[in-house]
Parts: sequence; C-alpha cells; structure tokens
Amino acid sequence: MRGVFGIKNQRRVAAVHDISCFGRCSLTVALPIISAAGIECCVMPTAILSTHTGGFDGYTFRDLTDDLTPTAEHWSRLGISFDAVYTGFLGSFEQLAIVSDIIDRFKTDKNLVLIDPVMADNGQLYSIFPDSFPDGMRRLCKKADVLVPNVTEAAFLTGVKYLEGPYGESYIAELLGETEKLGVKNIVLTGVHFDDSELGAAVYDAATKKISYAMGQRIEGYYHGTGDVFGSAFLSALLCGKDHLEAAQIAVDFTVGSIKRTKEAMTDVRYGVNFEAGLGELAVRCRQTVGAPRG
Ligand code: PXL
Repeated sequence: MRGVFGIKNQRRVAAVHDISCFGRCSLTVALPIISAAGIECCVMPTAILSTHTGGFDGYTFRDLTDDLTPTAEHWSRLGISFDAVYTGFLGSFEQLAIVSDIIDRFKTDKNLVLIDPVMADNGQLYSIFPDSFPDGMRRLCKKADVLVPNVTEAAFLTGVKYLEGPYGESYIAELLGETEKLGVKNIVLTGVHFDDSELGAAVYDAATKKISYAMGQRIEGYYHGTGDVFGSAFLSALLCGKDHLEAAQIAVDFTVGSIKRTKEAMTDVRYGVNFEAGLGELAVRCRQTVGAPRG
C-alpha cells in the first residue's frame, strides 16, 4: 500500500463524513486536501448541513443514515476497492454500527482504516450527540488502524478526566495508554501542548509503546475544522508513503499555516481556516522523497 505512487497506481480513499455546506470542515475539507495530494477521494456523506454545528444558529440537517448501506452495496457491486477508509463526523447514533459494517466490507489486509472519532472538543461533547455517543464510538474505534482523537475525545473514550492544557507528558502517556486498551494499534492524539508556545500531535505506536511528538507554533484562539484539516493532511501524507511521525509533522505544519493565514485575515473563526492557500505546498511535501536523486 505504501510508497510514492505513479499514474498507474493512484491511491483511492473512501471518506465517510458529513457535508457542512458552509464552514470548511469534514468533506469540504477532506475532498480538496486529499485530491490535492494526488489521491482519489470518494465521498460517502453521512448528513448534509447548511453549516457545521459549531456556533451557527438555525442550521439545516439532513440525515443520510438510510443512504449509507445502499451506497456501500453499490460500490461493492461495482468491485471498487479502497486504499483507505477515513471516517469522521457521523450523523446519528445508528450510523456507528452501519459504518462499522462498511469498514468490515471494505477492509483488506493491505488497506488502512483511519478513524477520527469526531464528537467533542474543549472538554465538551458536541451538543448534537446524546450522552451515549462516546460508548458507541468506543466500539467503532476498535476497527481503526490509526485513530486520530483530540484530547477531549480521548478523555471521553477512555474515562480519563479531561484537563485543559498545558499538559504534562504523564497525562498524555495516560491518555494514549488508556486509548490503546480500546484495541487501537496506532494513535495520533491532537491538541497536545506542554507550554503556550507550541501545539501539535503525539504519535503512539502500541507495538513499541513509543510516543513521539510532531509540534508547531501554537496560535492563541479556537479555530473551527482544524481537526479535519489535520486528519485529511495526515492521511494524504501516509498514503504518499510517509511514516506516522513524518505524516503528523506535515499535517501539523499544514494546519498551523492554515490557522496563521486565518488569524492574519481576521476571518470569523466559525468560517473555518484558510487551508486552500497551503494546498500547493502540501502536495509538494507529500510527494517529496527524502534523499532521492535529483533529475
Ligand atoms: O469539524 C468537526 C465537525 C464536523 N461536522 C460537523 C460539525 C463539526 C464540529 O462541530 O458540527 C457537522
């Protein structure tokens, strides 16, 4: 599966997230980022909303639960296979079991399941989800080859008390160790910061128990959709052959750049971040082969 790919073996992802029509998150972020990295991105929308749920009143919400299995069945009949299944925001509690079945349907011993357990941030479960949602999400997470929770989501998944940062390394190690007990092999924990100047991701490999960090500049403020920007860039870099740590660093740098541009433009933080201006550089970094001969 890994390795820089050529025209004849383009990678293909199934991205299972909502479409928030305005506000740059989920599929409106995953699709352009994954495509910019040269990867085909097939979408399975879990719901369609006029905006995301983070700060707008009166958004529309069309639940697409009933369309998921028929879409997967149709793809199966067509014989379509995927190099990765990437799941994010799910539109209903019922979708947790449906998406679990969809992962089983498309999982092979060569491909990758990346689960972003989108459900919470800043210590709070998103108001759209029932209190039972983390329990259901915990079951789905067992299917992940790589899980990319933020600190709040890891706390909800494990029952470890949520703390606001800056964190100590022992708290991050506890969150990762407890998350591993869910049956997850690789965890990339986002929103990690040990001081006010840096923010990034902890990359954990359950086989070696090693924790590595991919850090970047911490910019004050809450910017919407950055988890999806990170996850999409991380998956893109992985599928281009980067290892977990390098992919996380590429994704951190891409996300920090997007936040910086947004801060500079003084855009309403609910509108999401300007990742678009960084797509060219992301594509270059995903394709770069360290030590490759020139010409
Ligand atoms: O970025 C996560 C996300 C995705 N989709 C919807 C959301 C959110 C976070 O609030 O509301 C609909």
